[in-house]
Amino acid sequence: MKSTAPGAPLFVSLEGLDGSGKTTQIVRVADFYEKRNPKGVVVTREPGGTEVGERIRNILLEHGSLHPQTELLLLFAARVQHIKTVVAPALALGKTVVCDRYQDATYAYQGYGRGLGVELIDGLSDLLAVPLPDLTLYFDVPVSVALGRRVGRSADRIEAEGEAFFERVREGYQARVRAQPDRFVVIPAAGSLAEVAQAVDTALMAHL
Ligand code: T5A
Repeated sequence: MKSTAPGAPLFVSLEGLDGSGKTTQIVRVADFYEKRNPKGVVVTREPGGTEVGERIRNILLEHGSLHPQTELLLLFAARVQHIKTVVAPALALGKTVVCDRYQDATYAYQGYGRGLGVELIDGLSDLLAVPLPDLTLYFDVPVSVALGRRVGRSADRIEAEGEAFFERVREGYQARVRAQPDRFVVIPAAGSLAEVAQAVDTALMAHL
């Protein structure tokens, strides 16, 4: 499923803390590939992206008690459905897939944030043959900036976690970047909308 040749279909993910601004920029990323891939672009998200996945997303985000391992397995259940019925078929048709959050979020949020560690996630990923994206844009912001952008919005179950949790999540993302530097582009995302948009354009052009 990997495809890095110029003009080939690309599997692109956007990652970052809640409030990092990645969802705001996803339209820009999709537009960039729409102009370059005549076969089209599929914009999708995790958890979600399928009917079953969206139902699992509701369970994950609604308030209530969920054991961290249950949370992890629900994310993988949604991911398998997403890969099998949306991501892989779109890539097979030559489309570009742009995904708002994917596998790195599991390492950051469940592996580091929840403290489950990376071995369990590595093991499940291998067992289920979860493909990696070709390119991941990681929107890096200090936790204080991300939290500041969410002031006044109601928090879902995961967003309701405290600052220490999101510090661990950020640490998890940074560890992923260090481990796989060729796949990631770090977008400094604490600046203005225009500055972040410029950084996204530069990253996408550089990857062509
Ligand atoms: N999750 C997900 C896991 O725990 N494990 C996993 O494996 C996966 C896949 C998803 C939750 O699920 C968790 C992580 C999440 O907590 P969600 O609602 O989809 O829930 O969460 P997010 O994807 O984080 O969506 P958010 O909307 O909260 O965050 P974004 O996408 O980072 O931020 P965005 O673009 O919506 O912007 C937030 C606000 O900031 C403003 C925007 O206008 C908006 O108001 N903004 C800026 N303001 C100033 N300057 C800028 N540069 C700005 N950019 C955006």
